[in-house]
Amino acid sequence: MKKIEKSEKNKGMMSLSRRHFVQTSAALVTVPFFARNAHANTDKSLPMAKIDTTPATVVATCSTFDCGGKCDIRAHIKEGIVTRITTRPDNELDETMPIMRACVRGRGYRKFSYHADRLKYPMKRVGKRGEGKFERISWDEATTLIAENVTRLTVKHGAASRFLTVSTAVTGGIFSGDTMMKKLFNLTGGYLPYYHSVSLGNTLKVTPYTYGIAKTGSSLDTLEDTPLVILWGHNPNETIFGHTNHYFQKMKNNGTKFIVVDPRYSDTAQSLADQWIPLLPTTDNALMDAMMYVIVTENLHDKPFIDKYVIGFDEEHMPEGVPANESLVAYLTGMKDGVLKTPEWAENITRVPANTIRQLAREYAMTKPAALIQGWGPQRHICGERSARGSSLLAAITGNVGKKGAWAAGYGGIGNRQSIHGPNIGENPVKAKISIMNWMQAVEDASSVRAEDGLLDADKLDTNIKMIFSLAGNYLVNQNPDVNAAAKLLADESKVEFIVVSDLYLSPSAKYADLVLPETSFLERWNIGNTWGTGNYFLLSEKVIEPAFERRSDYEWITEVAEKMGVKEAFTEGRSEKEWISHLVDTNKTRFEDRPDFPNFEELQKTRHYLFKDAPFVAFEKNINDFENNPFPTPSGKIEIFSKRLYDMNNPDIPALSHYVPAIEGPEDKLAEKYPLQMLTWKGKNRANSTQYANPWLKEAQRQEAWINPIDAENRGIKDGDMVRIYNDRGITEIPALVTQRIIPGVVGLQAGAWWAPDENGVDHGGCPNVLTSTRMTPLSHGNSHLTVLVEVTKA
Ligand SMILES: Nc1nc2c(c(=O)[nH]1)N[C@H]1C(S)=C(S)[C@@H](COP(=O)(O)OP(=O)(O)OC[C@H]3O[C@@H](n4cnc5c(=O)[nH]c(N)nc54)[C@H](O)[C@@H]3O)O[C@H]1N2
Ligand SMILES: Nc1nc2c(c(=O)[nH]1)N[C@H]1C(S)=C(S)[C@@H](COP(=O)(O)OP(=O)(O)OC[C@H]3O[C@@H](n4cnc5c(=O)[nH]c(N)nc54)[C@H](O)[C@@H]3O)O[C@H]1N2
Ligand code: SF4
Ligand SMILES: [Mo]
Repeated sequence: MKKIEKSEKNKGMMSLSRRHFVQTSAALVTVPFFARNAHANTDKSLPMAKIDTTPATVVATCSTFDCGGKCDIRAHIKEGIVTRITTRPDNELDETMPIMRACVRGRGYRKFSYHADRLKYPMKRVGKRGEGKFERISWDEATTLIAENVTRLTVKHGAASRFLTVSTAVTGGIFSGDTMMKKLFNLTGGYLPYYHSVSLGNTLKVTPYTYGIAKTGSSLDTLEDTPLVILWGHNPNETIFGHTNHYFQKMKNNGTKFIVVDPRYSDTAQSLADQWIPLLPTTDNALMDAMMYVIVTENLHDKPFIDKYVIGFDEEHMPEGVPANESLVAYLTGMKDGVLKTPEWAENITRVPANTIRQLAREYAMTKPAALIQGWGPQRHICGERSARGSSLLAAITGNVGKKGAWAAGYGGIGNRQSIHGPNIGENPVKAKISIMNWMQAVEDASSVRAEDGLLDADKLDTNIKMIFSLAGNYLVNQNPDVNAAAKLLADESKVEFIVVSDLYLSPSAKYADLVLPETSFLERWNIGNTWGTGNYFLLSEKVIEPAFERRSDYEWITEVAEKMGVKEAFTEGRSEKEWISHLVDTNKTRFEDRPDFPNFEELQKTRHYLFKDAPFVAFEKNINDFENNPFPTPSGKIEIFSKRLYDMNNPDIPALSHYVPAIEGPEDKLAEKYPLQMLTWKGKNRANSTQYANPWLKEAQRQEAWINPIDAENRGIKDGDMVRIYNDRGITEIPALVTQRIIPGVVGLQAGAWWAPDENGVDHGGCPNVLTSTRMTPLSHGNSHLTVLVEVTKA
């Protein structure tokens, strides 16, 4: 059993309590309840409240949201109730695990789980779809309705009429209702699957065109001595991305210089940056092009590196069969279009002063090594595939690939990351796949979804989507890029005939359900929390309290549906939820036979987490150090800054050599005459997407406001706090303005994930950005472009 280190340096009440009470293990720590009353009333003239001195049991656990982090939180439990949530104390030394301190959202978990608005009973729709009128029913009635409707609609329309939509709120765990519903579907004929991650799908698809693989990231311990980091549309202070903050803060203390390129002065810019370079959204490639112009014309590029490893740099390094003047140098020097891609040219497009571009280019090229790390905001644009590839061009021509302390840019997933697997859910008999961006078309008229729209592995679809399950998602309406279009489509009960939503709250999507099911929270069920981003560990997510009212885990009710459909045994394989978790830990252990310290379930209940400890990992190191035996897995064996595969597609929106092309609905679009402001959304600190939107503590932590620059505000007679109307042809939202220099002129910012709250005229009052965003697809990935939007703002 592992003890928590006690530090004499700690003089606070909590540490005092630790010294006074016996600790049983890292998992279960006994803390006196009076420690919570450090500021208790000591004025003798007032009656003293009775102080409860019985100790709380403290359990180390984690949430399973899709938030970027996976923190070690501590649930304090008394008499079956979570009375407090804390986090792993910093003085609890654990050499094996970097800090995973809970953020403000984590501190709010208790309010999220115990809020009076939480769903309590299964409910059936009684009003019109979307009206939000429901009546309580029994679980028996709910599961019968599901079994009957699924069976009826499958007989009539086939298994490909069954669809599960984006439900990311449980993807931080390995065992979810969404996954197990797929298992039930697979056992009974299958379902129509979708591909494309709305989070990172555009960069994931396009990065291999440069490097052959998508995973371009190194482990963060390799950046320790890096003198320069450029965070390009990356905000890990809020988005977390695993252990990013732990390493970046350490690097900052060691003297690493941080530059942040972002239209917004983000919390990361605030806490890390030595320099903030704002630019207009979607113009990143122009900035990149001008940086490359400076680098090449000032001879700052890494010639030997380019010569050996890179294809596409100049006319001498081109693939066979490509005509003249298609190389990078030819593009930068205007050999084809007559335009020199100078900093002055880019200043006009990006609004970044030419001299700032020169300084940035020189600093990046002359600092060795340097790490240009992109977040996923820039790639969630209509031009996101171009900017994702553009960053890898900069890394390649400066020789920042395959070296310790450098970064290959692009997607950034880390090559040696491990993760533990969820259950085997069997084969899906339905082979056709749609992009997530096709779902509305597949509801309306599936036969019209063709390969050019994103259909894979079939010539056409034989049936429309007739039922949708949304288990832990708010994507059905709220997070989908066109809320008004989705709501209109779903309101028509003849199209999708059966909609089931499981949630903790009556979200805007849940209002469009025929059945709303009250799920347990992560505190009320067993799971394993898996990391993403840069984290390389997993945590036990323990059931610490019993569910109240009639809340059930998805697994529990799906089991009942499986029984009513006659496949219970095959579905459960005889396991309860806890037995599944135990089984999954043990089967994963057999995958990692080379790691003798990998815990079995019993051990995990003591250790609570497991870190995949590995030597520092540098992406592409092998390819660079021993190129002859390890060519890049591209057609040419080199880093392809010019991709012949893309060239052959002949699509100007995804050029073979990534460069600036004005974006549709970008600042150069003709539509900007009518809607002159770009609207930007981002992931803010007070919620994970729309999860925890209803948590009042977190509403206090950050208000939903429209960020607008004083110049744009003044031009429109808008003052700080004024109610403003943001609108375009797709929708209208009204929300108070925050007049702030934290956003570049020309751009209005709205944090993603606010709940849609339409009035009778369809005007949103929740500040939900997706009443304005577009379903336009990226050219290669058939992916989402949530961040590319033109709007106008007026005083409401
Ligand atoms: N607190 C919090 N953390 C989260 C989430 C959350 O909702 N809340 N969501 C999680 C999820 S699901 C995901 S997928 C990840 C997403 O992680 P990211 O996609 O990296 O996060 P975003 O906030 O969308 O974008 C990052 C930054 O890019 C900037 N940006 C946007 N457009 C442009 C552009 O055109 N150019 C440049 N240079 N910058 C631009 C934004 O202002 C923002 O500061 O975060 C995860 N972490
Ligand atoms: N404008 C704009 N829109 C975006 C984005 C953007 O950057 N800008 N980002 C996109 C991205 S990257 C993502 S990942 C999606 C996310 O979109 P979604 O996958 O829809 O995620 P959430 O909005 O968090 O919705 C999750 C829902 O699940 C519920 N929930 C939480 N925990 C549980 C649980 O344990 N069980 C059940 N049954 N329900 C639970 C929450 O209450 C919430 O209603 O949004 C996308 N939409
Ligand atoms: S929301 Fe994410 S970052 Fe915050 S405490 Fe939970 S796991 Fe950690
Ligand atoms: Mo995401």
